[in-house]
Amino acid sequence: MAKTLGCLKAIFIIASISIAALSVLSAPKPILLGPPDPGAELGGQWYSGTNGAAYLLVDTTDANHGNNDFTLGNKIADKDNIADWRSQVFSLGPAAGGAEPMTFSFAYKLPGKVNAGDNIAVFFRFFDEAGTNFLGQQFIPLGFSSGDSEMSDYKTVTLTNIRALKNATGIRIPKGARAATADIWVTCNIFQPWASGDARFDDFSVTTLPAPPWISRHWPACLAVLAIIVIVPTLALWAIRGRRTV
Ligand SMILES: [Ca+2]
Repeated sequence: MAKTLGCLKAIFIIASISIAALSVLSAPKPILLGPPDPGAELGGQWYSGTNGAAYLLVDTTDANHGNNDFTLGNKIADKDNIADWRSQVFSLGPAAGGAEPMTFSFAYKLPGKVNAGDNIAVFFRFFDEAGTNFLGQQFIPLGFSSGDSEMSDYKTVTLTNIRALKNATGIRIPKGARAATADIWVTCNIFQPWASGDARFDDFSVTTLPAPPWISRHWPACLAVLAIIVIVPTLALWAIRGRRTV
């Protein structure tokens, strides 16, 4: 009996150590989803367009990291002066369909004096599997709305816990549709007025951090495994002890 008791104690100790090790080893790590060429280091990887007096360039004089940044701007208030940078579409991977939360981050600098009402409009947009049907978006206005003007350093915007299920305004993606791809779109004087000069962008990043398995959709299986390797030996130990004391 003493031998059985010793074995069960050993099982219990090994199981406890295994669970502790498993918790550490299975701790989720961020997965980078996109976009391609996040800091303009590869030059012409992003789509771009200009019209009128607006301008854009891959700038090599004032990057946040590396050698380059995405610059765009306009100095003349007229609706025909527009410019935009748009990333290639990238997969949302495990975050598709809102299954996992995402973090959207980038750095920006608005070196000129920002006029009242002027904003550079940044979009993080969701599309279907084909990357062609628009389903929803996050919208970030920068400049007058964010209280920035004559910035001497870059600032970093970080939006956390984004799920590809609804817009920033809370409107859900159409029923039956599934967001599986995305892009990032930086616009100048298109959706918001902008005649406040340069706007610099760098270090775009969309990551996801899968939830630990014990709180994910796999929790019933995790609970069953936990019961087998911890609770069962513990109950057996308790039962044997009980029989010995009778
Ligand atoms: Ca860069």
